[in-house]
Amino acid sequence: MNDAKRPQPRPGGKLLADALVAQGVTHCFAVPGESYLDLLDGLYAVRNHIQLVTCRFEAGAVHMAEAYGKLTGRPGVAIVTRGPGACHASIGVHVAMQDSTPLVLLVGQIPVQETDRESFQEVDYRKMFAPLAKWVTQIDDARRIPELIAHAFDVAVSGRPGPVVVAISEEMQKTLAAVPDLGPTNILPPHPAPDAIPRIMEMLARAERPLVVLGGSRWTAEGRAAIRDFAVANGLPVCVSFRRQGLFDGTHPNFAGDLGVGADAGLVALARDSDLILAVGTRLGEPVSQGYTLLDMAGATPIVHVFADQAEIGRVYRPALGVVCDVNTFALVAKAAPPVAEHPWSGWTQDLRAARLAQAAAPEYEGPLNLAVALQALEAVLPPDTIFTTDAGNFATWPTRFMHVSEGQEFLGPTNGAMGYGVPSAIGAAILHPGRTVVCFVGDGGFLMTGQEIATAFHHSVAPFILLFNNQMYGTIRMYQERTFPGRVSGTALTNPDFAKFIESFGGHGEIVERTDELVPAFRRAQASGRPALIEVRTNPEQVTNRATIAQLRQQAKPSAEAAEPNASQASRTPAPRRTGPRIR
Ligand SMILES: Cc1ncc(C[n+]2csc(CCOP(=O)(O)OP(=O)(O)O)c2C)c(N)n1
Ligand SMILES: [Mg+2]
Repeated sequence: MNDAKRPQPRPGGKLLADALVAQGVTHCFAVPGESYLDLLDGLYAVRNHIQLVTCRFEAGAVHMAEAYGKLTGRPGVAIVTRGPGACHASIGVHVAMQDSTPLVLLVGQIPVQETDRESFQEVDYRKMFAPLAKWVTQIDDARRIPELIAHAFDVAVSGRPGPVVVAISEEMQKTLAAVPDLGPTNILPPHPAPDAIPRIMEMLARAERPLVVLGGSRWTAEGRAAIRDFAVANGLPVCVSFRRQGLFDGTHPNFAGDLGVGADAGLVALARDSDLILAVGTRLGEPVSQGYTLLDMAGATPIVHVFADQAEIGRVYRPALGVVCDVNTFALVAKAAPPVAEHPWSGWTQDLRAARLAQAAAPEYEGPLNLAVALQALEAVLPPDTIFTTDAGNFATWPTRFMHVSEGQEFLGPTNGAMGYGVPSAIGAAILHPGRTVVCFVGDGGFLMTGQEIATAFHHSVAPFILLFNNQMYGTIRMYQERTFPGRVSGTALTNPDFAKFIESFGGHGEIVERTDELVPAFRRAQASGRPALIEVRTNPEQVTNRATIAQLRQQAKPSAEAAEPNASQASRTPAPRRTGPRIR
């Protein structure tokens, strides 16, 4: 190497920032800390390459980075401080793990010479994140920054993608090192074994009731289009696993719905009857398997399991055929294969489609707001490239059941059911795609976990729409409570602020919706405002799910011994909700 090419000494903080640039990182989501001032300064130097997004809460920062990972297939990067910052961030690592999302979390660390004194904010991140992250490392020597950052990115995207935590010790960031930057490794994704597709087609030719289940992460638009073409060419019904709407066009005649938590009983019954499950990219985990009840572990229903990591294949269910393969490559190869000559299952595909259509038809509901009708009216006016994000809670079952995520749209949700995900992920998505409409679904419970993160949207001039479903309770838990302890309302009622005023206090647009026909005009006004907007939808608390009222749950309850004698004052009816704020603004 001649002297001109020899790398010049750079401080660790700058080397870290340059390592991120070398990996193609475009955004970092951070809450600052004195533990990584040098990295912050390094990011200042590369500000033309990387947008530093200043967040209000570390959980928010990591959820934004996770949304970036879901949308791009490349690791989202969050940066937090040691101790308290890392603790706040941990929920996002858990989301990325269960969602198989590539993520790199950088954590400022105490000076290495103080290790094991329990110095200020000291935590051993290898221990703390051991069961939460895919890999945890600590950089104590600035010379190893390019190597360890490059490896962190490779691990995050490899096989089953996931979160990697990198602790960066404080004085290391100040040390000078003369080492070259390292870019992403050029790795061809694993292709299916040569006999995989012929064997799958053979199994398909023998099947009568095949069902495709799509899931997982890092699907490209090309991969999604290819799996759609494969399904269409073979007349296959397709469902998606929990919170993976967006992998298949919800309006498509082959779409059979979502096989997740709270799946339609009609779909579950039909899926139970399938004689060949073609699971592509999804783990066969608790949500898809309906709490490990849908399928027989010994393999009574043959399963073809296509997954990028062999360790996941056969983990719970023994497949008839496991294929270790990248999902997009699989889809392209499957599409290229000659379709089966006949599909005797066309009636079966139609039955599944009919079940999905019946499920999505809006029923009558008591009261002035029919949420099903209102959401379908909203769907009709949303742009074809809308990005939806969702928090966790019963409200989420309304859009899942009654709306259709079509091709070109995206749907981001936490498969680990993390409340507090919806608002930050919407902000992350809006920062990444400022030109697209981003709609967040969130409950009154989840909103007050991370809703303050909306400040970040204002700070970075993006304008997501928040649809807040206010039923004045932790409705999901109330539902479970009523099934087991009818009438004994314990710890699930909430007192709320005026949510519309909340967003107005930031300079945003607030609306309150109480009637079916108010939602679309409220959305249009929000759209016209050009500002971050919150539409508080005041739902009927009695309608605790889209299938049952509290009274119905009480009737069907299988009370525990404790609940045999319900509290008389509470058992008779749902407490009247306390409302705040004007009706419309
Ligand atoms: C971080 C976190 N805390 C607690 C829970 C348990 N939990 C699941 S749903 C739920 C209630 C959600 O309430 P809300 O956001 O108002 O939605 P709703 O169910 O009322 O529609 C709770 C407390 C969780 N999943 N995640
Ligand atoms: Mg609620």
